[in-house]
Amino acid sequence: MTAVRPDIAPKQAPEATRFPTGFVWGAATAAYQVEGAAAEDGRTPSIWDTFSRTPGKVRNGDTGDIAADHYHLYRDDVALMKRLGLKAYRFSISWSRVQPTGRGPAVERGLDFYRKLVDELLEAGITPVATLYHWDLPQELEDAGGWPQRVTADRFADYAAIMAGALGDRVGTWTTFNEPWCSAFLGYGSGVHAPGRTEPASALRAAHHLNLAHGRAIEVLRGQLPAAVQTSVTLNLHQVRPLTASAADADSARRIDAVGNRIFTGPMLRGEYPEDLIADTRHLVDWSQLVRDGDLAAISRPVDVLGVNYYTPTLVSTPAEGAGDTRNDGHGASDHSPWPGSEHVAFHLAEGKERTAMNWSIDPNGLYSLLMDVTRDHPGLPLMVTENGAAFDDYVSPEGRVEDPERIAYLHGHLDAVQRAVADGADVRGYFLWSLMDNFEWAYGYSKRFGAVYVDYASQRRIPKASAHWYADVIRRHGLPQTGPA
Ligand code: IFM
Repeated sequence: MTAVRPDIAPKQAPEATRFPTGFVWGAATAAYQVEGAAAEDGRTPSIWDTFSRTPGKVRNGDTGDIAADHYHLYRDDVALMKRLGLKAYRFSISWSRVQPTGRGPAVERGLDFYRKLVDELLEAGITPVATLYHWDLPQELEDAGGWPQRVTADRFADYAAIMAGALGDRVGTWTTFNEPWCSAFLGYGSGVHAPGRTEPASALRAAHHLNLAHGRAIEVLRGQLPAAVQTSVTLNLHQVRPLTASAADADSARRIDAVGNRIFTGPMLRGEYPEDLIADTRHLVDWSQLVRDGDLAAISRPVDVLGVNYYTPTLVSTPAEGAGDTRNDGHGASDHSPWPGSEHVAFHLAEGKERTAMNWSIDPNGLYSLLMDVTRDHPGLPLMVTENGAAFDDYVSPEGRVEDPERIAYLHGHLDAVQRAVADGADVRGYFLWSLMDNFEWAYGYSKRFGAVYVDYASQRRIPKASAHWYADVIRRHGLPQTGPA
């Protein structure tokens, strides 16, 4: 058992730095990244099982077969969350664990895992926040065409109904998708994520069907769940900035905002696809065929909360500016662009900023601006920071500690940005640190550690890093310590 360190526990919470009453403090994970037990209790392969077994796709040939073994260790993990004082845990459900072929009846053993996890959380006083889809499509549905096929949205609505039936009496917040941009554009555009296809038109089709699946699932959840249950979707909204004040760079920023952000916020929150997105991509898809009557009404069913994930800003220019990279936007290098119709846009790393182990520049003001931009564009929409955090090259000291002052500084800066946005009018209801523990970082395998809790994969021992103790302290205070980290 790991105690929370008393050396950084304050006696009193200074009022000036407190967050709003009811502000939720959580941490997040995702099924394929932590669960392991890939072939147990009826689970069948998802696209990530297939992709991670494909030579050259994931660093060191890592797979999620065992991951952090959360499937077996969830009780210990919940106990650890409780000791850290977490108020909420955001997890995702593995579709191929509960409905192995993506069709037909559910597998009770698969559902039981989530029932037990949720019961354990509730028993510990931790609010469960369930995400239906965090990138792991059942392989059989990909074999039938995957997200570029409209029928996949129908399958997703059936799956949502199964989950609402199984957990609807005990989960109060449901998220349809995590970062559908990644599913569509990294999965079917650049191919750096599963299923690894590099088809720009398919990526756009996938985006529409993910939107449609979201809307259909919201309808199902609303129909089956009590009115008090909150529904949401989580987007990795790109905080796009032009490199210079030139008109050409402004156009690059507009393009990336369209295919990175507004392709989701447009239909979901306004009931329309942006005109400029359609103009930028009409050589790739016929939007009038793709979007059928009734689709936009379905997609724009209201959500109660918008989940926002933020790590780093996105700095763009035309290629004429020279130093930028059209083949790596920070999501992984590929010969194929994840930006259909805007393949010429170049991506830059901000000068003079510190970087994380992902080589992402550290810029808390980006989070402030993002929250304020969403508040301006969608007034009255409650927000939740559903992911924020950083990978660093953590290691265990001979004394058995993991000191990660860079992560503490990162979290402090970003929580301060949240607090400033709240003070300036953003309705931010909570913050989920990514991630509760080290895990399978997709194409980077286990080489990147995002956790507040260190995982020794050989023994599956958990060691809360200094940042976990720091976060526990923030939660206890319900606010930031007055001085930032040294
Ligand atoms: O690990 C991922 C997570 O699955 C989705 N959002 C970004 C994180 C860090 O890359």
